[in-house]
Amino acid sequence: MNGDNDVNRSTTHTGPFFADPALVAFGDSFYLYPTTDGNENWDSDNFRVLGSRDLREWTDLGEVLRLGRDVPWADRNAWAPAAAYRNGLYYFYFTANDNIGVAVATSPTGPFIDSGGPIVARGQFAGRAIDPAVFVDDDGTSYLIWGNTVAHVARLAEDMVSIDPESVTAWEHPAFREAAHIHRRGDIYYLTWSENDTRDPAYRVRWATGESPFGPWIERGVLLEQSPADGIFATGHHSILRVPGTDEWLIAYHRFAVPDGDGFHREIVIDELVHLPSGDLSPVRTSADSIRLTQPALPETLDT
Ligand code: FUB
Repeated sequence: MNGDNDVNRSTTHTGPFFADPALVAFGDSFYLYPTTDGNENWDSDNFRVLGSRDLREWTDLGEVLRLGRDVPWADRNAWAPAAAYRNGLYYFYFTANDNIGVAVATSPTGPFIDSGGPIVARGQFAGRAIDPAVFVDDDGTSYLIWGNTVAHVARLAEDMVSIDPESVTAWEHPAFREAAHIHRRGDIYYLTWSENDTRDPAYRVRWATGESPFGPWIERGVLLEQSPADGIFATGHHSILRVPGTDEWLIAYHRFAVPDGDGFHREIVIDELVHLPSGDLSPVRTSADSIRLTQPALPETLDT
């Protein structure tokens, strides 16, 4: 997305609509922290969490944070959260008015208490301060990743609510738009991100590999893209999760809701992510068989 409003297609999809999924496993449950979608210009002011035991049946577990009320320093554009666990506490990173905030709770379903101000403020670094992701390395060191047009990686401090300013590392690439994410398998670090605008059917995910969370990154190509033959468009903003205790990996991402969605009416789906013996990622094929979080699994309990 870029903030202007040049696309305004009607929709017949009944929702609920969610986008920008942060899929995580806490204990023996899966949680998904999304953007609440369905509003023109992504004009949501609250975040919800969905929960599942099996990744197929999802329950809306309610609101976890409301801008303006729980976050006094920002009141709009509640976008693209991320979540992490450390030392008995849950940390919720979120976009608000082009700042990145963090809130803390003793449960994955909240209530989350805002830390008091942005962890990354609007204008503090090049590009837009949106789309946080968290990567926890094998040695326990945690990193915050964010950005639009310029990606940034920073080491999170022990308190998880501040970054080491000396560690902030920028990465630019002509095909980088937003939604950077890092995961690691063995010795290979993977950087994945969205290319193009979220309202563009060609919104898609690209990947790169590196030797550390700070790169250097070698661009490897397209990981996930639209399938016009299936009526599926704009497959982007994703997160990647290793199923705990296994070598099975999942990619959660959004696409235009099927049918008739657009860049403000998106749905979240989950597919398998395959690492080949070479370490390469196998292209992800979006389809009607992708696990869908919306229609009809969710009860109609949303108040958006
Ligand atoms: O959902 C609002 C914005 O759209 C996100 O911040 C971007 O990544 C794009 O998905």
